[in-house]
Amino acid sequence: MAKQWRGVLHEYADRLDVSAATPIISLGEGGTPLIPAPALSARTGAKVFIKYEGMNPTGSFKDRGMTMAISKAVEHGAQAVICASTGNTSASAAAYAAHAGITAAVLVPEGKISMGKLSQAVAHNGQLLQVQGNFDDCLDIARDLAANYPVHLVNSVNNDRIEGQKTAAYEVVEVLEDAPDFHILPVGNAGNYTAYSRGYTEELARGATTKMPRMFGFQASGSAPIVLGHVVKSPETLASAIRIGNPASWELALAAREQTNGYFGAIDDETILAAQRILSAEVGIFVEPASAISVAGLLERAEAGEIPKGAVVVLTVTGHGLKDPQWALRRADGSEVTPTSVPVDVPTIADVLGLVAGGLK
Ligand code: AN7
Repeated sequence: MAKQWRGVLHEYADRLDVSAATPIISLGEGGTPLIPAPALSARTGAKVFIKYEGMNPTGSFKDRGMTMAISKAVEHGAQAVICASTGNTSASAAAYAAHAGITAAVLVPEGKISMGKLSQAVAHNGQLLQVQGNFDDCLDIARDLAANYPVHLVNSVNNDRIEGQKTAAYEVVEVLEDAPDFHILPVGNAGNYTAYSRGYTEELARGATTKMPRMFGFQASGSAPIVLGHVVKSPETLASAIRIGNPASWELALAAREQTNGYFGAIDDETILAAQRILSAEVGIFVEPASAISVAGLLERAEAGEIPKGAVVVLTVTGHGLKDPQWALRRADGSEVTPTSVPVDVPTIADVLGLVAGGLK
């Protein structure tokens, strides 16, 4: 077992608030690949890398924060945890709670989370309730319950979540042997934006890097409170993971933008889907729509002349494409993809594939 990655709490025990008294609840999260993306480098002139967080145990970056939050909850004697979620947090909380042998209650906006995420929360035995409201309503309720009942809140307003998630920045620095020039990621509650900024700040302070990356965060146009500068009462976007109108880490994210000379931008839904297709078809990485906003943001900023040639750019893609696969079966013009049906007959299939007998392979 010597070579197996041991999860972020073991790997970074010296840099996190864990001690011998902390029962480490881990599913082997973290240690995700940083993958060069030559097709995106060719499109932009930058050196582009993808931090592929879909490779985490439940298929999203949330596992980094959840291992920390659940471990600390158990250390403090919690028997039950609660979270509000657009889907990925609920999947992760349910999985880690199951591993720890405690209960997870999860509140999700009714009809607004993907089938993959819903099925994960159910499979891991989460007490899942669909609330007749949006994510922001769910978070208000979760906070209220945690304040007044014996249940431990594991949303990213819990600092343990941010602490766990900052390890992704450590991993990027380990591979690049410095910070990138730019780091681009999706923004919903802005917890991850805050977490990366914290991780990079620590790396600079201990001399592991020579600079801070400029942190660029992107929200969906219909759910862009930080870009607009005000709460969005009825957020809308097909990128359901980031359908959030009142981000929990708003103030921290503004401070991080200030500190890193960062930027927040908005991307419309069709452009998000176009970016998802580019990443799938040209790089070979399948992500959910919310994650594709990193790619859309890169292309938009490069087009605007804001990314110098040769700059090192890391894009975090936060969740796996299998979480919410329906969008891949929809073409740019809105039509549905229906795979061509063929008989059990080699010449016919060769013909449909455009293969010519005896021709070059
Ligand atoms: C794939 O699961 O908020 O800005 O409740 O699932 O740290 O909130 C998910 C957020 C980006 C935004 N990409 O991260 C939830 C939830 C994916 C996500 C985000 C989420 P934050």
